[in-house]
Amino acid sequence: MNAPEMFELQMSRHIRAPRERVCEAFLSASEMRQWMCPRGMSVAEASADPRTGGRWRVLMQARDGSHFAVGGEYREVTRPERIVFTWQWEAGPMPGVQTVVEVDFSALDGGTLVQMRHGGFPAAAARDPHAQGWNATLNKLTERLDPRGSAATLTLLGDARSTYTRTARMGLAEKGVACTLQSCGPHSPEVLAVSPFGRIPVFRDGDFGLFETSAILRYVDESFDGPSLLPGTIADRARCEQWVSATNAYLYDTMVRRYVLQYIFPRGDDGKPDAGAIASALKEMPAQLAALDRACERSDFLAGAAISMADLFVAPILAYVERMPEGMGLLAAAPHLMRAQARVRERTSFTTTQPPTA
Ligand SMILES: N[C@@H](CCC(=O)N[C@@H](CS)C(=O)NCC(=O)O)C(=O)O
Repeated sequence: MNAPEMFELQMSRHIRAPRERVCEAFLSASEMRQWMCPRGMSVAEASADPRTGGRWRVLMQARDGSHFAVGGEYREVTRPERIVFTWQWEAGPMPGVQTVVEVDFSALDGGTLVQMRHGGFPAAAARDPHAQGWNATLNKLTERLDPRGSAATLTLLGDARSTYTRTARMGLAEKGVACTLQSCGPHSPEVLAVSPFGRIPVFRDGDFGLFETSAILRYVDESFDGPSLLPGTIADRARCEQWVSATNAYLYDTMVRRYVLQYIFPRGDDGKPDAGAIASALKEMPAQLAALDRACERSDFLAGAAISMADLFVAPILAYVERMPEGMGLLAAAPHLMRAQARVRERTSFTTTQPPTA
């Protein structure tokens, strides 16, 4: 009888740290506690006896308090070149299935190339969730060891002048999460590699790519500690979603696409702003600003008592509107909104993401 087919994963990472340090991160319980779980989880307990025949165990904890325990035995420990260990979940969909992880560390370009094989899965369906889990876990390892921190794995591709790019950058700043900004225009090859729609920004966490600013910020919000970008109550969370959705469906179209952009990139006759587009936007803007104004009547924030994604979506748009010829006049009719905007504009997330002036 043939042996049953086994499935394996192969991954590699270049980490800007010496290989002794990278190898140690796999073998020391106190190090494992810092990174050995996917994004959005933490390691509640870790133990390791790193010698052939010694055992290791990690207890991962999700945000909802649920636990996932995994452990195994070291088969080879050759510091700092290679380690081999077995991997077995204590509960879940693969009880009793023992898989094997082999990790090779080689010095490369002043850092360490980590080459990993995780093999012995009985089926592709058992292997594939581990690919996602390891990607997120290795990102955490990279961030721990690379002097750039999370900016080593997180990249926002966009243009500092774009309101949506600024929204994402403000969200990252509010969370205190370092991220590399890669300057890319809409529909550039780098952006199209992540989003079929070509709009900016798009986001990468290692190999994991995302488009749509609200999806990016939700991912960041759940993946990292720091103040939540969503309000605490059901009603306020729904209100926050309402303003994010309204921005995507109407506010950006009216205030940016048909108004601000007409002045900044004039495309009308004789290279002048398209007066028709501006006039049609100006008809809609008072009602939109009045709705935002009412939402701020009793609070400095659009949804709840603290800054949320709602404010992050709206503030970059209003900052542009204000600079347009009719902008100050329109905003003067929305005093509550202007009071609330003044509070947002004091924040570091706003002051450090000012778009370059043309
Ligand atoms: N709903 C998208 C909208 C993104 C968007 O429209 N971005 C603008 C720049 S601020 C863009 O890429 N425009 C180029 C185009 O419309 O082709 C999001 O939330 O990310």
